[in-house]
Amino acid sequence: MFTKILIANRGEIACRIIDTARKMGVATVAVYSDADANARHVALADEAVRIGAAPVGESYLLGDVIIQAALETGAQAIHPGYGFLSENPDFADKIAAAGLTFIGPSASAIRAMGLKDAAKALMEQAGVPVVPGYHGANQDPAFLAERAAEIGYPVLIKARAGGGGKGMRRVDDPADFAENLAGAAREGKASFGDAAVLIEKYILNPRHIEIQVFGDNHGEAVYLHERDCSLQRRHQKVIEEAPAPGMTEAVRAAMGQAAVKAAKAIGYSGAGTVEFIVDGAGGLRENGFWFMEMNTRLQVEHPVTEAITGVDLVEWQLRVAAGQPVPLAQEDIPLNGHAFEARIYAEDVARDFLPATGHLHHLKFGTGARVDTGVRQGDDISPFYDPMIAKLTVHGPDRAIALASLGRALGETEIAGLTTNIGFLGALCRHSGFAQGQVDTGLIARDLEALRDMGTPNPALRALAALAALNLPNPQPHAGFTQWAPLTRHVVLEGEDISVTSLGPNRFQVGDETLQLAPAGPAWRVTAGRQFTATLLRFGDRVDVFAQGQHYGATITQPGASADEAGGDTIRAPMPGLVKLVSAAAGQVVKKGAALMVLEAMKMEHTMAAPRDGTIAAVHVAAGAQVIDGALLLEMEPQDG
Ligand code: MV4
Repeated sequence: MFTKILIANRGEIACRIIDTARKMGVATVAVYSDADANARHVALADEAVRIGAAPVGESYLLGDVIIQAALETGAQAIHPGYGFLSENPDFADKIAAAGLTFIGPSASAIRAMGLKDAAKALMEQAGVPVVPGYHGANQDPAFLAERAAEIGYPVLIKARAGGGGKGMRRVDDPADFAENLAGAAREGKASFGDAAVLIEKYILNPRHIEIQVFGDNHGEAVYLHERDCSLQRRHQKVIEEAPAPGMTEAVRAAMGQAAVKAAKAIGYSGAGTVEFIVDGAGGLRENGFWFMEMNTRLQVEHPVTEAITGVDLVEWQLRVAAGQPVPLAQEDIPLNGHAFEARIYAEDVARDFLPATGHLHHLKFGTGARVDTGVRQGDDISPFYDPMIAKLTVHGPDRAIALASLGRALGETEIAGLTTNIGFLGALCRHSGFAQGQVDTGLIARDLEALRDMGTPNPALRALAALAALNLPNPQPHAGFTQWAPLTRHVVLEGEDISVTSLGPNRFQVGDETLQLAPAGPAWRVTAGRQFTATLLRFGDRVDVFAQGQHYGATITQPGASADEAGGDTIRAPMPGLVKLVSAAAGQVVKKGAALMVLEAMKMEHTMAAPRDGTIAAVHVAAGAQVIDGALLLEMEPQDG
């Protein structure tokens, strides 16, 4: 077994790997960019090496610098985590050439799964079901059009170097084939440097069910059951679960055996995931799943598999990389209960899930969940990296109980200082279709408006927000409260005037609410008819109240101004990025929410929408411009009156 490993990653996964290594008595070396010098993973590791500047291309993607750090610190192995260099075969090769161990599969196994067409051909030979279609070398448009006609519409054109939904085009009408083929080839060339495509039968009602596999260096491989990752938005997984709703013993065994065949076909060692696309129409069946792709790394959502099997997959990674056999035989791998994972992101769901970087003034996780996080209260979520705050994983004896405990853990999670998707995640937990196990991939897109409607604020929370805005609750209410005439104060929250009358020590009347507060540690015990506990926070002009699984956040504004209007005349870049598309022009009349511009940042496209109805006064950037965080992009005519 290694005595010291280097983790070539950051954030929650780096912390998670360090946690297991520590339990195994293995020393750890972290690497960090300038933006992460004070990050949690650096603090948790035994030692840490600076590898460069904040942009990933100047730090976490610098394989040679990372290998040098391992050599200099005496690490015997490198764990890549996920993302970054985790599926880069050249990095794996260079690690071996340096006499170190890559904690993952061989470079040849990574290469075998790198291109969809070759991967599919390999799977066909191994007897793994693949989606019917054409994945040959002939890319002549007329030839491909004939193949599409043979396959039968609708078909899917996929860039062979694509993945995760990028470079895919569904075609329903043969008349649209040529144009979409050209588009997919163009996109493949631009995004992956490879214009080649494959054609597949479009599987209607797709579900994404993936099998966790684990191979060793002695030819063995096992499966650790499935995960259902169908709850996605624009190919980003939102909530994952294990086992899959509606899975049967027979189908699980068929999928698991197919995944093991896939792993053995490429001599796979380490943790891997075989993704299948499953026909979600009707029940799961043994001839209703097809190989989609294989991820040759540990995945973000691996904790739900750990929860139902009791296996520590990172421990297995270290043991197998050190030459040990897979620790359990197939028949000895348990499956207990049900687990969910929710990914908490700093993103503004109301603004098309725009990353919402900022400062974590307050961070308190709910009870009953495993928390994987790379941040602490007081940290910043930087625009340079994936804006994930934490993953919450819950486990229960059945799906309903596990889902309820996820809803509770999310509701009790308190984050103030930036916008998060927690409300959206909570709404998903309460979604009736999801609760009944309907996990088709179109669910979020279909019900997005309802899912992001946070409803009217709870009056008691809004009243408490007014108290917080006025800094009224007093942790040491002096007994000698002088009984003057009740004093009324006013505060404006989100443009609405709220009056607050003091009735006695920590006793207030706010509208129809009579509130009595008593200090309860860092929080307050509130009596407003019924009793409950609330957290009241104020940072600058923002107030946040958390109580009974709900959150109410508001901006203290001037009378008549609303958060939208305050700053609603200018639209600024929410993070550094590249202006991809400008669809607004001076003089144009727009409706609230209209797409005005597309910014590309952190590997994602972000649509800048009109904050309100109005007229564009000026457009300050053109497509192709690089902009800094806060750069002025557009101005709207001030609202009349
Ligand atoms: C498909 C498909 C339908 N038919 N392939 C999406 C991401 C990438 N891993 C493959 N994906 C799909 N491939 C065929 N032949 C539909 C999707 C798809 C999808 C699949 C699983 C879960 C969510 C999805 C969302 C959109 C499209």
